Amino acid sequence: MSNGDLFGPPDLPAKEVFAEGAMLLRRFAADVERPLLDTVGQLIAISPLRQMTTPGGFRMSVAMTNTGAVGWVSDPHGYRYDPIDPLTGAQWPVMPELFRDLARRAASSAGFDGFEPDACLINRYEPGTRLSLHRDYDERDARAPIVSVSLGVPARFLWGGLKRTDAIKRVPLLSGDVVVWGGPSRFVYHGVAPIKVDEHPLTGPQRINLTFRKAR
Ligand code: MD3
Ligand code: FE
Repeated sequence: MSNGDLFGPPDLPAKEVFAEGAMLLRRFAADVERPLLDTVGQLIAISPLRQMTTPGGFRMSVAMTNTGAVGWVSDPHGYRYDPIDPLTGAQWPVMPELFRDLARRAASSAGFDGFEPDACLINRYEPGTRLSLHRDYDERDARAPIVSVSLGVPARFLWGGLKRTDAIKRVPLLSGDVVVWGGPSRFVYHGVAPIKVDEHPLTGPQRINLTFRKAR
């Protein structure tokens, strides 16, 4: 439906700035959802999705894998970026051109030119899967933004502030939406509320999230 239609709600804006450095690019990846998901299928055949253990000894409900020169890993010793997938003992699969290009274009569109991600964390959510409130500070280069791409069933993204006790906003993220987090918003607390039972034509009940980072 377009804004010119006589009935129904107007479209949400294509670009929405949450805070300084944080911008939602609605449907930015809409034309590449299928190729992105097909590519995820190829990547997880090489480095499978797995539920990692936190340093506190909890098994994460999100299943994860990586593509790129380094990948984010959590185990009882801590969090790190590692060039080797501990599950396979081999390097993570090379980041596909389609992924790198999308991340670069999104970053550029949000005002971060020259973004060269070396890591892409692939997160898989099923009904009930959640990601508790946290900050991402394992990346060496704090000037680089993080670019996130939502695919599949909707999520309620939890967006807090720089302090854990700051008020939390709930932001719906739909398939094809891209969010760029940089500048003063790079270290805000964030998470994902438990995913509801739902169905998406390309993923069934799942949500896939790609987060592109410059880790080193
Ligand atoms: C805000 N993933 O992998 S993406 C994560 O939907 C993570 O899978 C969520 O948080 C997901 O670490 C959220 C949006 C996101 C990613 C990184 C951020 C928001 C961020 C880093 C800083 C601030
Ligand atoms: Fe995060």
